Amino acid sequence: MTGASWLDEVRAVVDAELDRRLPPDDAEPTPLYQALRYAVLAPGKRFRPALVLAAARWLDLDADGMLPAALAVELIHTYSLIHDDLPAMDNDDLRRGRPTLHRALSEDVAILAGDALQPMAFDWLMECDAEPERRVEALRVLARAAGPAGLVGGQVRDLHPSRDGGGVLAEDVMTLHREKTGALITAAVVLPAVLSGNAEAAARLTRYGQAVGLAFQITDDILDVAGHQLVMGKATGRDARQGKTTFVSLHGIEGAQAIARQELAVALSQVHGSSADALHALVAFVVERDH
Ligand code: GRG
Repeated sequence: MTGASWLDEVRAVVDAELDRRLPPDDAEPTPLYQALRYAVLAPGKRFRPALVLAAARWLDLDADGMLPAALAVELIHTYSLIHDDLPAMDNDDLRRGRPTLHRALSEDVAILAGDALQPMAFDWLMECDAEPERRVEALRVLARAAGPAGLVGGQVRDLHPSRDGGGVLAEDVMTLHREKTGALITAAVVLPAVLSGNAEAAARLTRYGQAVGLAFQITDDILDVAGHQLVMGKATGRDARQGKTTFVSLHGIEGAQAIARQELAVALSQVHGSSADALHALVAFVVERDH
């Protein structure tokens, strides 16, 4: 198995289930459902759902019972992309190879679609096959990853860097990405362990997720410099234009690649055995990806 083949397998299942669950374009109020289908069904990699299902496979859990968790994480991720692209944030025109949602429809609908995706994610998460108290614990894991100590906190750090006494420090960049990118990626792999009540696996998967999250972001920084807009499906070169401090601006491309490789070695060391094949394959995908 390769990371790409696991992603292809997951994408087929996840895309079909998202399509089945989302109300049709002509459901009322139509602008909302058109927006939700446009953004959620756009061709994303489905990396986070692939992590959920890879962790479920490692733990020998029924994939169907964990599918709502995979979908929930993708809904939170999609909301964050919609809001990140808004004029008040990154003001982007292109996402997943298409016009961003606020350009395709309108800004108010894009804000509201992002708002709708968050409660929908928690609602769907509750459908996982697990004991009620474990589902509540999982809800808390996802809420924390999406909240002020996760996605939102990281996004605020990114938009409002503290520059007291000089430039942004390597440590600040690390914290920002641990929250903005790492928290949701970590939640994705940890959810199956929490839902099945396996504390030892949750600890290992937390370390795996933190390392993969950091390496994923480092690759994102490298692709922003070296990737191609057509392959990426979004604008490139933005970090340098905006004068952002990134792993590449701090360490150079080769230095950043070396840190990513170190992190991935940490991730690989956390999970063993034949059923860890998908988790291992996704580690390789993180450094090899071109979009
Ligand atoms: C608006 C609260 C809020 C947060 C926004 C997701 C995000 C935080 C910003 C997007 C910009 C960015 C570079 C985020 C880092 C995480 C990341 C690399 C997102 C892109 O994820 P992919 O590559 O995207 O998995 P696809 O489209 O494949 O799902």
